[in-house]
Amino acid sequence: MQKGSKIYIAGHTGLVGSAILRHLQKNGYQNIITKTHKELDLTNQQEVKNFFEKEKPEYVFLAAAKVGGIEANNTYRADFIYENLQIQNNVIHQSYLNNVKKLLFLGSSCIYPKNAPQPIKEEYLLSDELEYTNEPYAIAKIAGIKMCESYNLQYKTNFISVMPTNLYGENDNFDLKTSHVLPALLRKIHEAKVKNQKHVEIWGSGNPKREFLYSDDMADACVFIMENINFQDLIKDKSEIRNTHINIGTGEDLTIKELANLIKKIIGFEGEFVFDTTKPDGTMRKLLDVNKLSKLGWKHKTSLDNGIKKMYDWYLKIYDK
Ligand code: GFB
Repeated sequence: MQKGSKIYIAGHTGLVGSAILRHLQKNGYQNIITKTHKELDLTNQQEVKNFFEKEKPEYVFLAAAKVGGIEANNTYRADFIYENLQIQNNVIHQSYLNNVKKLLFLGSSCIYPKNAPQPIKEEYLLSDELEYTNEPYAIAKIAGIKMCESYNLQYKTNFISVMPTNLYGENDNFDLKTSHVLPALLRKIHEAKVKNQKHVEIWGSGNPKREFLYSDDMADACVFIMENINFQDLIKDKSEIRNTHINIGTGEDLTIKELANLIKKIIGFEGEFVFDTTKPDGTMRKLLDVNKLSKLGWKHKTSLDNGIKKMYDWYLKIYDK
């Protein structure tokens, strides 16, 4: 990827897409294309076809997706599978037809079996049953991985899939019904402090463990892979080429209860937590094995403590005027 290469970021207003945009701009990339949802509906085949034929991007970051936390995934099951399949199918297929040099497809750690051994290696994909709450989303993302792999094998494209762990950072979704746990707890604990409330509600038992990666680190990993790694570098067994995707995480996790206490300390809240066990826990643990990416030369930089502090500073500027 050259500084003048034509780069399309699909999903540039989202958590990861916006971090990739900032990262590329900071590193001197000058020819970046972005389109708002209004200008280009990625679920619309004809619109995506017209866009690729007109713009002819050389590199594509596919960070556009319908995403959400455990409740959103479980409630809007049809929307999660339909919209994600549409977006992927359109962008990946048009990237092939229009000779994109490299595409990076963003998946999620929920593609792995619910009871996968920990830490989760890339080859555990499709070895057992998925977690029910996010099965439709996971199936769409698995289809995306297999689509990239299959196009590479049949059409000699250079499409790479990355599987991030739970992400957080600037431009996160703070809607309490649809967000992920970290922004939800940050908002709930902040508001409880401001309103002098004694209790904050936490969904589930607080016992599930999660791994969290700061969105700027995720963007750094995506650009690193785009600049340095090709599909050929990811092939282990030439007779059966599969599991060529790359996990992206920190290799460290903590319980939801521990996360809540960490946020409580950072915000300076003095109340208590109450656990609503009518809400689902989801997968009990999904810690990624990040050895593949370490061997390729990348490691995360931001500790969870620092990441939450940065995110909270940003939140106060945007939401607490
Ligand atoms: O982040 P989260 O919504 O998604 O929830 P998943 C993680 C854990 O935090 C669950 C608990 O055990 C929740 O029950 N939790 C506690 C809360 N309080 C809250 C709260 O106020 N809000 C939320 N949202 N959770 C998603 C998948 O799974 O992770 C997606 O559904 C995707 O497909 C994404 O993979 C990264 O980690 O359980």
